[in-house]
Amino acid sequence: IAARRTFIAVKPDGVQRRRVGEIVQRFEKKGFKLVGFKLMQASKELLREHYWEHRNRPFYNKLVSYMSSGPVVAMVWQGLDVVKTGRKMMGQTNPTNSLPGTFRGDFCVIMGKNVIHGSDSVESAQREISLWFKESELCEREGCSAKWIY
Ligand code: 3AN
Repeated sequence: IAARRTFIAVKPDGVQRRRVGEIVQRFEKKGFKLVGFKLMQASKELLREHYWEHRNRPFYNKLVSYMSSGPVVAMVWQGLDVVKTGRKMMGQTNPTNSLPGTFRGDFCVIMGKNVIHGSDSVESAQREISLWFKESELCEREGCSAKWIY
């Protein structure tokens, strides 16, 4: 089941642009299941860890500052091939190269403010999910939200 989960975050500019609802809606419409969701102000410590692989890149500090400049919506989505499909739904890192119909293709123009984060592999998804969420914050059981349906 871990291989069928991805970490998605609406970045501060995505929250400011009021795109949370539409992003959630597109993942739901596609057929994925929301298993974790929280609005939070991420600490620089968390973000440095999150973007650890970019620590030597020139944009690293700016990226961490931008990601801590306002609240983000951290989410875990579940479903078949959700990591790969989530990446397709996002578009490319540079919005200029992102096709219409993708979040970055439709909602933004600047690489440094590109609306959404999504794990790039099953391994990073596992790492990012455990970094951002406690196990108890994820809705695990199949049908756990449907106890009232007979
Ligand atoms: P993606 O988010 O598409 O997986 P990564 O992991 O290469 O892209 O980069 C992480 C984030 O760092 C991007 N979402 C973007 O905000 C920022 N970023 C990447 N490359 C650059 C760059 N050359 N200049 C400024 N920001 C960048």
